[in-house]
Amino acid sequence: MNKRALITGITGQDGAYLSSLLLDKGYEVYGSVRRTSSINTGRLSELGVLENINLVSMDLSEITNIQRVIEQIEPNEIYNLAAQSFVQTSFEQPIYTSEIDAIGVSRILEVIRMMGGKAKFYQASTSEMFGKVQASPQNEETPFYPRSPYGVSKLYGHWMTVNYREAWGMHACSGILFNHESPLRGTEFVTRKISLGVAEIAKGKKKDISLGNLNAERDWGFAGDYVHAMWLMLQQEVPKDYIIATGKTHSVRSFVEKAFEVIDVKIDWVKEKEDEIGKCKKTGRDLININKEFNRPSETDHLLGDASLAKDEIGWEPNIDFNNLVEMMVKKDISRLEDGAVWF
Ligand code: GDR
Repeated sequence: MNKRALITGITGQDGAYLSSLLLDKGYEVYGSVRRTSSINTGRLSELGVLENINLVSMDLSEITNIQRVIEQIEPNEIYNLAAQSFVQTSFEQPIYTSEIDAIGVSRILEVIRMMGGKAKFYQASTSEMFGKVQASPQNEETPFYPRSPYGVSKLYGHWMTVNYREAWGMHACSGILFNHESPLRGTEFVTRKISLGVAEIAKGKKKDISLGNLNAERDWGFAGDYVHAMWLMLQQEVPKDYIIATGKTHSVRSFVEKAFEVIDVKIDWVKEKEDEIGKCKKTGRDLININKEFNRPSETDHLLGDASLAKDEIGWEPNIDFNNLVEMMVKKDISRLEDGAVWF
């Protein structure tokens, strides 16, 4: 019989890539969605998987709902990707973020335990748990110091996953994934905001892009590579937590420069009064301006992951590097604009 997988947060970027991977491997894929007035299945459609998955209604704030769904599907593997995943929003909605990103994890783990603890569980943990980094690069031994309600909530989910593994012997593990991007990334995240902005500027649909902290550094990889790590982690005999990252870090500033290079524009950074402006080197036109609205009350300045344990023990390595990632994202947004594709 085919293996059954339940993916929470299936309509997000990672949910779409993971569905595609599991379908290719012959899984029966179930995906939970929250009952909202409009369910956004655009990413699943773009990858051509929408017709082949089973959507079920499930909310991580309601344990009876989780229990009914898990009892009905009896999944072999559960991938918990659902979250309030935008760090900036977590400063405005800290309670809701904790409800879903922290307590939501306990609800699923408790349901799995009540049902005999057989389903394997993957928790989407994050490099945001390192926040104010205590060492660089960050590996599985680096102490955590989250810097946002999102990071704090995710840290709770992380330790709950570890605890259910240790206390109840469950096959539960947590992937500490560094930032991972793709053309399916939501436009609120900085990489996609830039790739779409650059594409719109190239097509004359936009004049400039407003950003916050240009100096923040992230270890950016390709989401398609990262979902493979999630699957690998659940195939191991011994459940364990792994760092998943590229081992290279870049600033938001250099993401901007690379993205503009794709459309043959070179950026000159100029200080005007207090702020910096990114100007087109050739024409002098303003293309990037700074808007403090996008700054966070407390920021994670620098992230750089060391995924050597994952490489050695589960054989995971990234395939797409930073330059290819940026190029892929900008080119895809340009082609969407040319095709008049509806964007989600
Ligand atoms: P992050 O991703 O917070 O790292 O979390 P995001 O792309 O939102 O921010 C990355 C960095 O860019 C800086 N920045 C801006 N960010 C946004 N969104 N918009 C801007 O205009 C802007 N200008 C500068 C930010 O300050 C930050 O330093 C992502 C999410 O996917 C999490 O859910 C996930 O856990 C982590 O990655 C790993």
